[in-house]
Amino acid sequence: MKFTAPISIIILGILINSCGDAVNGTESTPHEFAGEPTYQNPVIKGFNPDPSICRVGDDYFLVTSSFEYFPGVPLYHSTDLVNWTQIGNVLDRDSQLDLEGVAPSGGIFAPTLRYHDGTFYMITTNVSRGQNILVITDDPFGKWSDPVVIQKQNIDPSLFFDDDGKVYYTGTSPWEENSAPGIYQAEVDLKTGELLTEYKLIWEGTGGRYPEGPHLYKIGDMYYLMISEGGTEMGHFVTMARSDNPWGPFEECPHNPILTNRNEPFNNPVQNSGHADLVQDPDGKWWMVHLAVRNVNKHHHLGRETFLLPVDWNEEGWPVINRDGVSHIDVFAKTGTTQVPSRMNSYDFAEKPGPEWTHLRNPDRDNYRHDTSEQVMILTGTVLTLDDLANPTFMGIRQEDLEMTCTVKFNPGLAADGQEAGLTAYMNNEHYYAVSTRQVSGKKYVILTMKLGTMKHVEEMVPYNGGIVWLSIKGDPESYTFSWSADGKEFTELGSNYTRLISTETAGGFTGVFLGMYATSNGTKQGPTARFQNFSYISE
Ligand code: 6LW
Repeated sequence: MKFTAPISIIILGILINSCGDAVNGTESTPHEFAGEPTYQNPVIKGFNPDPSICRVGDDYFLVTSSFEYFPGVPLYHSTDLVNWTQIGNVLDRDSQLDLEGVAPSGGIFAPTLRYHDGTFYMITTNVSRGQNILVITDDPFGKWSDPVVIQKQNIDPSLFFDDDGKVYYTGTSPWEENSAPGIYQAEVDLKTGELLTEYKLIWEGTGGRYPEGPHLYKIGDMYYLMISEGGTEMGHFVTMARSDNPWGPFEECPHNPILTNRNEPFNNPVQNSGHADLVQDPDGKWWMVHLAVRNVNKHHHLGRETFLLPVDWNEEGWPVINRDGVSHIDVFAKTGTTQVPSRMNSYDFAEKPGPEWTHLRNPDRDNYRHDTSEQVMILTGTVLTLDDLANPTFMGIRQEDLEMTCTVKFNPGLAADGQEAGLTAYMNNEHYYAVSTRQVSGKKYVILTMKLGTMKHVEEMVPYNGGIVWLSIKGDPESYTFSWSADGKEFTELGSNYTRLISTETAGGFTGVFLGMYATSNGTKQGPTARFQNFSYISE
């Protein structure tokens, strides 16, 4: 199916900027603010950093970065900016995404999504392969092309389609030279990936470390360049500059940074705000999507998430974000829509698992079987474990809420010593908790394992009959509690530990916690064959 916007919307889209295309006319509708919050951030919860957005008619599409996880570059759809549904993943074939052996937080860095003249473009970096890749589609609900490799090595590539037909490739400093930090740009041939001009420095930013995440827009007669600086941690901020020429020289916004939470007291849980993109809605109002974290005592474990803020333009033509340049959970801008809270997902595996299910690196498909008649998800373990920088048998969803309970019901099928299957709260190969079943010396146990840096610790080991079992992980902002049950009614606690021990501040990297089903033989031989009947995720 080709994605087609209604004709009235297409005409409106030509008049008003959509997806970064050039526009004529500077009209923007100011936001109205209510006395009560109108929606809450993050609008896309769980590990979803570096958001990039475009609009076609009444439809918004948004992508985020995905690092060592497969499929890559989750793709979300919305018609109101506040409620989002994942409709797929842009990179869902091995021919598009090679993650073999990549380190945690290697692989796919920040993507950019743009729409131009009937085609959607997604450009990103596979940092572990030193490659920037471009894929296209005319139907975002369908498949994307195989990649074209861009002939330049850098991170955070972006595209801008000017109204004279030229296409600009904007990114960070190139790798091959000992180049000055800053934002660089060239014209690009999108069919071949060749740069048509020198890739040259266009703006150094305002002096913050790591000038990155650039996006160029034409708004009215001016070219606006928005970037991030300060690094993706607590010093993060967004700056803006403009010029009457896409090459600059760029004049800095007098009230830079236009967005930062670096000076916010910690009673504002939103920290690390940065890496942003802009979009204009069909009513003429502007919005920003950006990444930020929900901070718990100076740690965060859900990853960098996607936030939405209103953007107004002052009389001098500079953007004012959320009235005072600070991001919050509660936003007061009127949206004309109602935010629907997502509270529960229960997967009984009657249906094929949806696009939210994610593997570690390129999965070996033979180890995953969805049985429609029995309504089970069958996972076969291999010698690989969660400790390996490889593709152990694992499928998980992002932890979206600070308070939640995740429970699996399954038959682990333990048939040899060492075999193990269960449920993990996984940050990376050195930082995870796992509540599982395992066979040891011919006996079956429920066990609680904690992997914290180089220490792998078995906290609890309880004998059980080896049959169907329920395992659960309950999260609150500061800790996880792990339990098991033989009947799905009476749960026995196995232990608990802090969320901060698997947080980004402790574990490092750019990702967030996944809750996943897994199976491993622990290095002996193939197996077990674990049959998962139910996986439920309930937020409090
Ligand atoms: C991304 C860079 C950043 O490429 O972190 O916060 C890097 N911003 O722009 C990885 O997400």
